Amino acid sequence: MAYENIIVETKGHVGLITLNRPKALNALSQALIAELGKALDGFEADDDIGAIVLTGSEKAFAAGADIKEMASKTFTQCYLEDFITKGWEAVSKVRKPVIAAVAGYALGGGCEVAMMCDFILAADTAKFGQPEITLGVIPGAGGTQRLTRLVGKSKAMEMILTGRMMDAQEAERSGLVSRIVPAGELLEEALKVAERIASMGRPSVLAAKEAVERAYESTLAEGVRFERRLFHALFSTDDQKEGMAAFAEKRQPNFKNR
Ligand code: CO8
Repeated sequence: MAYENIIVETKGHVGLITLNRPKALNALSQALIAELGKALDGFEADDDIGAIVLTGSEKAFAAGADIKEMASKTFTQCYLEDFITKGWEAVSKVRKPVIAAVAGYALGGGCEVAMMCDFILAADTAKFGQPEITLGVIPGAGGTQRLTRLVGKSKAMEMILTGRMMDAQEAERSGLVSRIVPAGELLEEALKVAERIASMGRPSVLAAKEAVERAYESTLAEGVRFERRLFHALFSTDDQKEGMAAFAEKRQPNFKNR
């Protein structure tokens, strides 16, 4: 389909989605979010794609939900539409790994979308924040929950109550991002990491993602039990036989993704 608010490309075995509303700093309009959901569904269904990179521009990953679009909404509208939950959830429901490559502003819904991804690679120009309090609201797409889990209560509380931004260094120190990359190398690095993930056996990639996610949703004992079941199950895959045979034969594995 033709997209108006995002650019969707395939790079090798990686699906690349670029948020593309430059005049509004990639503000996440409802149309953009709907397109993002469609693009993610497309990559999810495409067997040639093993990982997805979500990025924005040099200036902004995304400066939040579209304030002008939502300013006049009423409670009844928000509630009946389940604003904007439907579209946003697509990002957190993708089973294939999604890397957020963030340069510039990732604010409000932009920060929340980045946190829905499996990890964030940050350019040295990245700035993260949840400024909703300055608009008379609070984060509405998981920010109060995910930021708190990622950086801890004290820092999350300060950021959400004051709306202040965090730079890339602080974001790395506090565990919000996995690594900082020079801005000019961000996309290349994100694609390289995604291609490496895509080269692994697909069942083990999906299982690894599911197991790490379980750490957020269960007790340690439950999570460890869940991990063990998935670990055992992977011995039923061709990729496990291939991966271990390749190690013993001192060669690169050739995973079949089955
Ligand atoms: N929505 C709509 N338009 C925006 C947004 C936005 N979030 N951010 C920037 N823009 C527009 C500006 O209005 C401006 O447009 P125009 O040229 O027509 O006036 C253009 O983008 C460029 O922006 P600026 O001139 O402001 O650029 P600056 O470099 O001066 O400033 C900032 C950059 C600091 C990022 C500034 O634009 C800013 O503060 N933006 C708003 C950030 C913000 O408050 N984000 C939170 C939004 S609320 C939210 O995300 C809630 C999510 C809840 C989801 C609920 C789901 C259930």
